[in-house]
Amino acid sequence: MTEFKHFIDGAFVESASGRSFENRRPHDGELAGLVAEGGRAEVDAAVRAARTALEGPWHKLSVDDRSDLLRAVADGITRRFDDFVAAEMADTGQPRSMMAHAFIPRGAANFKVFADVIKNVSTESFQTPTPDGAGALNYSIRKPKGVIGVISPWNSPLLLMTWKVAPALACGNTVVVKPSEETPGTATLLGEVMNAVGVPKGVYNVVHGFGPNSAGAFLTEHPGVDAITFTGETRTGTVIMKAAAEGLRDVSFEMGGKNSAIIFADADIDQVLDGCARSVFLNTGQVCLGTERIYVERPLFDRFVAALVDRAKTLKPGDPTDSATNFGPLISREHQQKVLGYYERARDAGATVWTGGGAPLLEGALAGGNWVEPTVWTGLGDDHAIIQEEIFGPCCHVRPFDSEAEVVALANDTQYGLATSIWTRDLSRAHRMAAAIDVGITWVNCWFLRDLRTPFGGSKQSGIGREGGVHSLEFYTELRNICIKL
Ligand code: NAD
Ligand code: 6OD
Repeated sequence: MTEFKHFIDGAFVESASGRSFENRRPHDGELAGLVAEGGRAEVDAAVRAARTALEGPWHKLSVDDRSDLLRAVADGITRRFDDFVAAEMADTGQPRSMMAHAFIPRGAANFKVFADVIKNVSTESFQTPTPDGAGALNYSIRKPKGVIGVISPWNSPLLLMTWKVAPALACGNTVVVKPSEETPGTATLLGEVMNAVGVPKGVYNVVHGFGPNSAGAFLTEHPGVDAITFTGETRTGTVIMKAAAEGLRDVSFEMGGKNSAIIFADADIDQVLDGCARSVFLNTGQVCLGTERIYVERPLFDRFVAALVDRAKTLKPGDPTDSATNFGPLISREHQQKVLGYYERARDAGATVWTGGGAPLLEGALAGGNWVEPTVWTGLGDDHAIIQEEIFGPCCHVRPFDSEAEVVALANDTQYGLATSIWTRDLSRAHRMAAAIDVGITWVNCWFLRDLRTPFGGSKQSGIGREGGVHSLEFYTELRNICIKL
């Protein structure tokens, strides 16, 4: 059984209180380990260590040396690839192929891209006329913001945590991370990599625990934290924003979505099916960018629904280490109950359930896992909870549309604004639609195709700010102007 300890000031430590909580495997419910439960004492120690490192060894490193260290972290993740894959697989229950081909390599890539960004970024300067004719020179410099509190979720733990830690460190900040209580594995392992490649102690700290009245809240409320970056539910973001108001600390928020896919009848149907099926079922629907509302131009509607159902039927739940498995469990029993609750509401409201709609009966060890069936519905009203609320499961509602104006209104009829995908061969229409849908990220004829230099984030209640490439610098540095009278 694994013991997950905090990583504070370069050392793995237990909680002063001796308290810990269970970590269970989502695919079979077996006890995998015990996680140290952090309290105020651990958060205090981590923030202190981060401050000391910020003002000491980390501050003294040149940008080139910092960048080299980030590259070494990326290489360190790659060297320990199998350990990271195993840790994330145990925590999430998702198939090995997805960890090995996407989520873990992306964790390493996050460090590489920001190692490059920080070496290549410039700042602005202006030559300013003055009455005496001599002029002035204005230029700006970037300074790290300080100690950054990083609160991360469980749905792709390493990718989402390093998407924040890498730019934070690249910009010269130090971090205290509170990973999700569901997924302590890879954040802890990253501490070993940090030590192995020589990142100074205190630069990267991890405190495990829960959110409210636990390590998450204690970290976001801590006056020694200069800014907070958070990925998680919109409701949690609201609470964290209140905590950040004390001391007027800056926030960067990546939150929930209720993303649409818009499919025109001229689209390449095979391309649509590959992309849409992936966007609904990948990671068992536990992707913030995942599609839960699909709008299909009427002539293609029946054919699309039947073909999507066929795709859903190819999904094979199983042990994540089995190469035949291509569908994982939900993260927890609690989340399974939430998703099944939506399945029941859809049935009660008279939805047509084309496939799924319940929990599968699995045998042997898998019977103890948090499984739900991939599910496709049609026939619900536009204001039903299934269309309006983020479910975060492997399910979608499909609805026909007849005109561009109608589908734009439908797609925008949500409190969220994270992502959309538009499927059409008509590129003029694609540009028109992309400008009209109120989201932070639009994909045309693809989904979750990422270039890490692009701005990533949500509109409306899906987020505040953008991360990615130079846009991360907006949050992780303070831009200072210097005016020199010549
Ligand atoms: P969550 O909000 O429940 O938890 C996220 C983190 O916040 C966890 O570490 C949790 O312990 C912590 N937390 C909870 N309450 C807190 C509090 N009061 N103070 C401080 N910390 C607190 O989210 P989740 O269930 O882990 O993740 C799923 C959600 O994340 C979904 O809504 C999904 O859409 C969203 N998400 C968004 C993005 C994005 O980029 N927009 C990416 C991934 C996930
Ligand atoms: O690709 C990314 O950078 C990113 N933040 C992905 C988010 C996925 C949500 O589940």
